[in-house]
Amino acid sequence: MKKPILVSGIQPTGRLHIGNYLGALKNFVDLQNSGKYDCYFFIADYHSLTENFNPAEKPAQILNLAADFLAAGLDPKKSKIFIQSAVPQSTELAWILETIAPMGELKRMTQFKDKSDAQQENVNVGLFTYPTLMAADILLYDAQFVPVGDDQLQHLELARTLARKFNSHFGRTFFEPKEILTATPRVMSLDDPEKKMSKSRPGGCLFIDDEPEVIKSKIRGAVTDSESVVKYDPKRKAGISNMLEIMSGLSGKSIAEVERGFAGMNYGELKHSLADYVSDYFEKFRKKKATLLKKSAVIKSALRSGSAKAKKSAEKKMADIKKKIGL
Ligand code: AQP
Repeated sequence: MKKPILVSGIQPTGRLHIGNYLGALKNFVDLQNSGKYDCYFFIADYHSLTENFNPAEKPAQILNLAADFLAAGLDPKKSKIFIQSAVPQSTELAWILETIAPMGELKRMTQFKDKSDAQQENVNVGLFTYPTLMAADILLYDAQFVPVGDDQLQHLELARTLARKFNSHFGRTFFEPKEILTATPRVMSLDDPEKKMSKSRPGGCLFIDDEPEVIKSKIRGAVTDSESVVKYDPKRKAGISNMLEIMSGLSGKSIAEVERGFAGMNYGELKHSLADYVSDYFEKFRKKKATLLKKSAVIKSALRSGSAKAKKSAEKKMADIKKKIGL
């Protein structure tokens, strides 16, 4: 029987942090290994052009993200791992979707507002139409499921709206994709637990390839509160609750179990224990990534073969889409 298709991507905009890992990448690996889905995972290089970037750094950013994918456990034999720009049909479909996308819905996107505020000197049209390209990346592969962090839910809602609208205007063509969230869909910044951990605010990030000493020092400096009781209470104790969530996400234990494990510890002890756990957890990953980066030909070959497979299904789908709209 045909397995349902699952698609997701990550932008090559910098090193991956533990929010990207717990909200997305760890789940990509678990879903791939469940054997229940036909998986497509891509490096969203076209999306990454909407932020300020240096072309000279882009190839290394792409290679680095591909190494993250493989070192974390994505397997080119089980999943199609590819580069967004290697499949031109995704930007072709994005244009078609733009012609049915309501301006009002795009204007409401909170990520557009946040990113426009953060890069006021570069509020480009791509930043505004980003969600239609994301919808194209999903609909093009007939995806029924999209594993993401909760910051992407509004964009996914638009993908469903566009699928519905296209289907009703031109005949049944697309699935309406559903999100798959993890138990940790929104990891907060270490330096400001009221804000989402974001690559664009590196000061608050714990990167998954950070060395043990860096992990210790970052967690030691994480913002907490003026009490000294380890308790899960995201409203009043955002910093401590975020650390409990990170521990829970990595260990697979419930928040209540994690809380019990830290019972009686002061904040210093909690931080010490969490830092050791994070550092051990990513030890194998760090080694594997370093080895992979020395063999870039292996990474490039995985991307080439994944991109060829993704392109083949995209070409077939695009032919159907064009026929539906009379082109
Ligand atoms: N803090 C987070 N907690 C949980 N999930 C998160 N994601 C991002 N931040 C968190 C999820 O990671 C995936 C990849 O994200 P992306 O690189 O494509 O874009 P993003 O959402 O813009 O990631 P960042 O780190 O926040 O980067 P910038 O600073 O560039 O915006 C997505 O599934 C996302 O939900």
